Amino acid sequence: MIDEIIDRAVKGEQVGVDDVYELMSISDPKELDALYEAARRVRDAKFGKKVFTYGFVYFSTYCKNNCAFCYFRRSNNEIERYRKDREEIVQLAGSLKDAGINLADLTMGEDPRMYADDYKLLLELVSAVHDEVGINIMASPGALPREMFPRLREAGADWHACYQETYNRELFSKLRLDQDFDARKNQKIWAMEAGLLAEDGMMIGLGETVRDRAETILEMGSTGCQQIRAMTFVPQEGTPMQMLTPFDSTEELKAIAVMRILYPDRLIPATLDVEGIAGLKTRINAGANVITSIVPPNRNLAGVAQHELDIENGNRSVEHVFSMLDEMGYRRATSAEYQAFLDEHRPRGGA
Ligand code: SAM
Ligand code: MD0
Ligand code: SF4
Repeated sequence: MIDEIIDRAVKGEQVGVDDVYELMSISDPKELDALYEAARRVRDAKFGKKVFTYGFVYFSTYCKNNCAFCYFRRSNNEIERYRKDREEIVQLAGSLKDAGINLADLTMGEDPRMYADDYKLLLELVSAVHDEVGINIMASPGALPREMFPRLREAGADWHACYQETYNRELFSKLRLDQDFDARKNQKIWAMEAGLLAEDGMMIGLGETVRDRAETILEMGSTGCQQIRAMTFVPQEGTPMQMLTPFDSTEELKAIAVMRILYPDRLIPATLDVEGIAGLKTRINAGANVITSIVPPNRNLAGVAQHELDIENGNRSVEHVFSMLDEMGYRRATSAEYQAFLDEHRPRGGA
């Protein structure tokens, strides 16, 4: 039964929500291995042994939102926040580029200072990194008004990342408090209309059902986002969800594998932000082809789900990640290879 669904999916034949539900329900170790093995085959056929690498620059941890799961939510007033200036951001992006990282993910909370004067500061920072560094850029600034997307593209961003977390509306309203489901859903469409590539993502372990997971995977895939991800929820001190029992990574790994088999040519991250470097191998083995949340030490930078884990000890550093990849028999993609992917997949919206 499972073999038959995997076969059909690999051949690109029709796979419905019931089939995805079956795959996401697998618990037998042999069947899990078969799922990961099929995902690796699909990935390697499309991408060979190359893996893309993204550096993470969380440049402002101020946020006007109050997402129930997030350490950086507005009401968490116990925490130390920071906002990096233009010079430091340019320098950080430059060191990522020099180290051979393919992209800088410029991420922030919905910081009112960045949003002021029609998003002046945000656009300036993106332009500065684009003009002065010339590394590929993902902007993760939260939800924007539609008219901002062409401007973000003009400033030099390649990507806009904005994760729906779940396509269950009711659950969404309990997680992203006072935020508009449809406006967030439209972010991906507006980004692609403006010629940006778009990333969508789901969170796992927040009270969703297996069926919700299956539906969310299909929703994320059907919008056509060029990058899709799953991240296991990590409970955060000082938030309403701090007492939730954390999941291990199995559901995330299954989601990575299922997304890979259903959507062979998409970018699918192995994030270091959930289990640190210890979680890299399993995610690559499940079919991921991008390593995200590489964070240089000694820069006083935070992660999101794991704001400290493996950062200052250098385990999330460029050098360490590259040597782990080698050990696994994979290799990091060159910037020319990354550029070729972008050129091939960039929506023909604007520029
Ligand atoms: N503030 C912007 C936004 O919310 O779109 C961009 C950055 S936000 C911190 C990036 C993503 O991190 C969220 O969309 C969510 O998927 C993930 N995230 C936040 N807190 C998390 C947690 N405690 N565990 C796992 N993932 C988390
Ligand atoms: C990551 N910590 O890649 C980052 C973050 C935002 N675009 C990405 C969640 O895991
Ligand atoms: Fe703010 Fe993003 Fe955290 Fe929500 S997930 S509280 S928008 S930083």
